[in-house]
Amino acid sequence: MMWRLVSCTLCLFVSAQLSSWSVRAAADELDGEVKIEVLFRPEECSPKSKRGDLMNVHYDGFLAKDGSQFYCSRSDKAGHPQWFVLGVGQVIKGLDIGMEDMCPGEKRKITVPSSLAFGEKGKDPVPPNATVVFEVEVYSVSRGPRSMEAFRKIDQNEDKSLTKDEVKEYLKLEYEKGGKPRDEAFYEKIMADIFRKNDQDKDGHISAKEYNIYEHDEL
Ligand SMILES: [Ca+2]
Ligand SMILES: [Ca+2]
Repeated sequence: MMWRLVSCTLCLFVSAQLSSWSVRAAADELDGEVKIEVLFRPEECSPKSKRGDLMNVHYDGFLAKDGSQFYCSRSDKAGHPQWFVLGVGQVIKGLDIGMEDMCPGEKRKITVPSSLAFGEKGKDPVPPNATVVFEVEVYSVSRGPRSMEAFRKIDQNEDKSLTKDEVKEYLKLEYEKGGKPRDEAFYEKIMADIFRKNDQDKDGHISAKEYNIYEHDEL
């Protein structure tokens, strides 16, 4: 049971190396593109998933060539839905692509060529150059920590730009909310790190564009 859980986590949370073109792909192997079939879509379909969103999803993986299952059965009682951020390589590339625009309750069958899954090496028990099929069901979609909702919360004077004071104020509140207030030195260190990574033009402000790395179009 434990091993199965570990192997499930491993196979999904390793982003596949993009393999070179495989000339020996079998006839039932898919070339190049992700194929999406919507199995069920709720009438009220929102919010729709976008790059950077936090997703909670249940999925089963099968080999295209014989339909054998290699990943987390739904019937497995230990198979809890997985949390991950969409579009940033926490799951195989084919799922990052195939799970865009999904809402809670939606189910899809996503067929992924090996180049966007486990590549020419495969990943035990997935053999080399294997097209894989995932049946996914979305439980929840929420805007990730880098959403524009969060940006607006931090941007107290609403000038669409974040100063160090605004970010620090926000962090303090978050840490206090979590019951873990920290000292000044701690915040200074985090702030230096945040601005080094995000303030690309080094003007001392994080603009909406600098913040919005997942390209949500909500502004
Ligand atoms: Ca501001
Ligand atoms: Ca800047």
